[in-house]
Amino acid sequence: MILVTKSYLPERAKLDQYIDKIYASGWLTNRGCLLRELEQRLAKFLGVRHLILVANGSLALQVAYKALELTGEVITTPFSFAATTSTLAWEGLTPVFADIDPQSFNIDPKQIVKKISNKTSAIVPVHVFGNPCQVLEIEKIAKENNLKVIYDAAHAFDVHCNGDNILNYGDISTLSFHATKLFHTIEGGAIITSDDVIAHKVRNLINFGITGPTTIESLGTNAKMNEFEAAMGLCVLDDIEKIKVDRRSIWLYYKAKLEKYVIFQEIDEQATYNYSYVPILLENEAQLIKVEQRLKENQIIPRRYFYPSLDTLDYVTPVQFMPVSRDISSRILCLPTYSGLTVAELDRIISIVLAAII
Ligand code: T4K
Repeated sequence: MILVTKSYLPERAKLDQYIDKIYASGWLTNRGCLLRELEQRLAKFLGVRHLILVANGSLALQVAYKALELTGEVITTPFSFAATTSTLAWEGLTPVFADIDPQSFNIDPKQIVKKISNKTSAIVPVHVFGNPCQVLEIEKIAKENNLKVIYDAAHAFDVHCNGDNILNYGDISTLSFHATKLFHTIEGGAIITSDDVIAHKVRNLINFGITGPTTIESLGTNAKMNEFEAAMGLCVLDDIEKIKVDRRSIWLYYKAKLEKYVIFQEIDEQATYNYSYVPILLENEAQLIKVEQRLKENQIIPRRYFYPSLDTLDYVTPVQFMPVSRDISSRILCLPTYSGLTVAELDRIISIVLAAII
């Protein structure tokens, strides 16, 4: 069976060496040495000032909202994984959707402006599938309206735009290091900021607000990453260049063979892309269902990322209607991509897709 992705597993002997260290020290979590080593290596690799590792990408978002003391309404995209919306609702914030651009699949800055009210405290855009949002426009809108910006950069590991890492935009950016991601730590995530005060606050928030054996400086939760996860991250980071090359060649292969028949996401020309997903846009939902069914009959399981459009969720009130997101969401399909997927397998996937649509 070929699934939409396959977690990258580093060399077992290397992981074992780290696990031996954990056993020798008996230190399993709570800011251990492997976590500190990974934080330093990632911050350097990505070129960011503060990178704070956390338990997952959802908690990264929730802690970011708390650190920036968001209130009331937050403008966000309806075209994303459920976590972008659910984390806002979970924190008692009201998600207000701004529709997306049909080519980039990212939040449309013109729509953001229309949704600003006197209750808006922030904007939470997503770099969808790793394609950078229009960050300069968004920062301008935020500045003019005194709003915070938290980029949900769950898919945007090692993406650059306008000559800088995309994570350096906004007040905070968050990453997900879930097992399905380009770079992963089994479960995990990170909070990135260039602001020293915010970084200090985040460090307290992820550890119950505790700053010393007898001091609790603020409210906090438990959002810590453990040493086993950090060990996996250290091993995967060693192999990241190979992982990127593999994903890039798979993406280019699909594009060369399919672009005459399906639509590919329009990637920002100023960006270095990470090729972490292969979304294809079909003509309509009926065609998508046909393609999906044919692939499944052949033991190939693509995924409808992202369906349904988040403006259809029952728990989001008041009811909102985002026509562009609903349309894209109804006809987008992510094809399999991961290190180890062979050219023969790619050819098989491509021929099944083509047979279903031509
Ligand atoms: N913001 C955005 C924009 C996000 O996309 C996400 C997560 C978040 C925030 C929240 O971050 P986290 O709290 O998750 O760190 C997967 C991931 O679980 C999720 O992290 C990710 N986005 C989302 C796009 O994809 P599912 O429900 O599709 O996962 P699942 O279990 O169906 O796995 C997909 C495929 O991956 C499987 O068919 C096979 C492969 N797989 C999966 C697992 C769990 C493996 O090879 N190994 C594994 O261990 O959500």
